[in-house]
Amino acid sequence: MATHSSPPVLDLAPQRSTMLQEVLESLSERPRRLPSKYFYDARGSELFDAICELPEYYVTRTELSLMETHVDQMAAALGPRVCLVEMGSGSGVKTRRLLSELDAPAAYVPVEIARDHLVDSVGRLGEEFPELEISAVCGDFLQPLRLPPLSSEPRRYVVYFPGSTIGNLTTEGADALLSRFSDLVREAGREAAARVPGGLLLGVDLQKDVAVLEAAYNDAAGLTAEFNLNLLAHLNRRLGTQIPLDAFAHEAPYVAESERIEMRLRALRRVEFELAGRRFVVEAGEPLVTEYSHKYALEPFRTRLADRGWQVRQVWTDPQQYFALIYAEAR
Ligand code: AVJ
Repeated sequence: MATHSSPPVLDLAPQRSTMLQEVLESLSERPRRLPSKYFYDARGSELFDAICELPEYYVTRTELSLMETHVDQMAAALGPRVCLVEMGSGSGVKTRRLLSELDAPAAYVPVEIARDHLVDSVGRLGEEFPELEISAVCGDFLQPLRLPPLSSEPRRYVVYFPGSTIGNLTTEGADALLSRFSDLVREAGREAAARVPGGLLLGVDLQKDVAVLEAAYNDAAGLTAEFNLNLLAHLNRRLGTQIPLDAFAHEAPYVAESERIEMRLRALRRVEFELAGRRFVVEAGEPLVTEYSHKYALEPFRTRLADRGWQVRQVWTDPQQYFALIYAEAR
């Protein structure tokens, strides 16, 4: 078997100083927050992959089966010679299905904050798709992004943003991101010969029975709790804090007014720690909000996309209407 050199990885990963800054800001909010992007160290990425296999976590399974069922239509919608830019590519299971169906894709650009995970996944993809140009970016897709140079001119740029990761942002954050993605494909596609509009293939988790939602974020095996607590372990390791993990308990209720799961770490006792020379006191019973996971109604979401410069072309949903994949084009 031919050996291929591993795809290049452009390093735009957040510096320790950026992480420190973001954590200080989030901790100073009330309620206190911690940025969900910092779930994803090596251990966190591994735990997330395990969550995706849980019986209660319908999200990944539903999206994958949507993908299996409609991938030919998706590939047809995207067309030939696409540059697929995936935001938060993780281990790339869903991507494989799409890549294998695309018509002569020009390039695949995964953007992922967890370096080990990224290197691992592009290494494997490189072997599976030896003809495909893969150029990875280790970085935070919430920050302005530059795309690596490509060796051939794509016909169109498409942002692939699966998994309902959009739901982890605040409403304002998600709106800003949708606008930035449309700027990105427009900018990148300026030179594209055929001048076809850029695209967005977006996964969104839909509103459903509260019991189903809460089970997905409070699994019996306790993996989501471990994933949540690992955020503190990551901070301790990377920022040198000494936050006792056993002083916090995982909770993830569905907050109906906000249409989202709110994942929190609730202090079981008063906790004091130091970060960058500042002393933090978390009172007993006080929550640290670690993640929102918004659940959407399809119709308002379409309007929202339209308001951010995206024209919805096609929507695929499963029979239970648990999840939607949306293909939209930048107008
Ligand atoms: C796939 C990143 C969107 O919100 O469902 C899973 C992350 N958090 N279990 C989600 C997550 C807790 C997940 N995202």
